[in-house]
Amino acid sequence: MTDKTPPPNQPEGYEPPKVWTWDKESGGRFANINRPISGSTHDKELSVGKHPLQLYSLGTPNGQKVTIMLEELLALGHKGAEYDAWLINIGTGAQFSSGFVSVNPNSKIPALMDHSAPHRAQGDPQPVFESGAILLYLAEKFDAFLPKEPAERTACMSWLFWQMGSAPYLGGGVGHFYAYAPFKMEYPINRFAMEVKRQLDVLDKHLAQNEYFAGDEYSIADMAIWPWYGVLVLGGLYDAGEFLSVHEYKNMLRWSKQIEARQAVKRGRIVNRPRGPLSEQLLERHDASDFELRTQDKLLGKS
Ligand SMILES: N[C@@H](CCC(=O)N[C@@H](CS)C(=O)NCC(=O)O)C(=O)O
Repeated sequence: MTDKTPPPNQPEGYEPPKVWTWDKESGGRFANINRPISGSTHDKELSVGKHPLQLYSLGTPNGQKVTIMLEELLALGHKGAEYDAWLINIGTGAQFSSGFVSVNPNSKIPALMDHSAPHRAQGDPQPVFESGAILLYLAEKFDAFLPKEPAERTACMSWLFWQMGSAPYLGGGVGHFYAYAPFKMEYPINRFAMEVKRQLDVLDKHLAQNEYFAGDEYSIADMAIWPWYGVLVLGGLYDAGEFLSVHEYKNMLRWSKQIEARQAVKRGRIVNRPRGPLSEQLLERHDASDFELRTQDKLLGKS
């Protein structure tokens, strides 16, 4: 027999019904946009700019991975990496437009359309979704930030896929229950805090022996991990730095600051970002000069 009495920290007891039905909002942030079915909710085409790469995104950690990569490629001199970054406001359901769903049937940012994909029929752009797949697609297309030596390349892939599998415990676990849920619940917060601290320890131990995740070379694995775990230890995610005692992870702190100092990271992290200081919000990016001319402080005349 299970004890049905709710623990004192849980406001009301809950017994799941035999069959789950979608009959009410669950509460919390995002409740009004989440649905148990996929597909578009409205007809709307996506805008297309002048560059070969069209990015439809938002400056969350998953979105930042891709804009950091694109800025890194441009910094290396790859002119073919010029891109238009369009803002997809997931709070108002823009990820459910017919245009967005045709790029990503999973309705999540980031999504990329490559209008210069040489293997596609003329005029038929290549859609790419899932941030890890986009990083790998760009790394292969431009032959950059993916180590050539088999051992380092394999390490790069391992850490890239580690990030894709692990970050939901941070975002959907700690982030959701510590920051976004309608009320605080000890059980999920404890469970996910424990897991994320274990993950931070994994990363910290690896960085005690290695400069970057793939070894000596900065790669797409670093670009995938930094916006989540790097920003977390720098105190910029969910206001959870003190709660998770991030100061304990000294090697992570060293690496996080090193990546943060890169010019391309400083640029990429502010693209499509509707939060933070106005000077660090570049809502749309269509030209390299936008970083100097079109951040929100400039557009609103606040600088
Ligand atoms: N595994 C996906 C996750 C993408 C994801 O969760 N995107 C969130 C923002 S960070 C989103 O678009 N959420 C909108 C929604 O859930 O409706 C990736 O890495 O690309």
